[in-house]
Amino acid sequence: MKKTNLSEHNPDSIPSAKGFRIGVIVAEWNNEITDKMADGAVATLIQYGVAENDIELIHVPGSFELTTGADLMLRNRKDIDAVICIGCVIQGETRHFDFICEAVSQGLTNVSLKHEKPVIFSLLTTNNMQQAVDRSGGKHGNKGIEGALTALKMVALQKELTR
Ligand code: RBF
Repeated sequence: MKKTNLSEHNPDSIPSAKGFRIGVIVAEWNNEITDKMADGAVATLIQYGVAENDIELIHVPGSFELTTGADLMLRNRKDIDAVICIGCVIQGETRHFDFICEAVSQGLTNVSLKHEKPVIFSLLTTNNMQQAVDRSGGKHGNKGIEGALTALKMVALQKELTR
């Protein structure tokens, strides 16, 4: 079975998310992309049973701040089961892209291990704006939806293993 594009998934493969509490952290940079990813993520969480009141959505200025946003969320909201971090970094002419992507991927891994909670990496790292458009509700699906599905699967796994 092809597993690369969760936007086209079998709903039966997704656990019920009733009672789950999920944080969504959205970078404002490239917000025409990140807002669509956030909308997809929130709609998907609700579709699978997360109550609207159990979703806490916050914004951070740029993708680099997703790490601090996730850390603040998990430190101050002890009942949150997982956080989905949404950002879009587009390759420019300088090496900023590499530093941001490296920092976020490492940073979110560290936050997840520190808080012992799933932290989902919904970060588009594209060569250009078209590639980002294609992955935020375009021909390659919506990576925000995929982030939400990943969060639900990981929370279900955590609950199963800690039961
Ligand atoms: N943040 C993003 O989320 N996506 C970007 O494509 C992006 N490009 C940046 C390019 C430059 C040259 C700079 C200085 C910042 C960029 N940022 C971007 C913002 C970054 O994530 C962060 O908010 C700032 O560096 C402040 O810590």
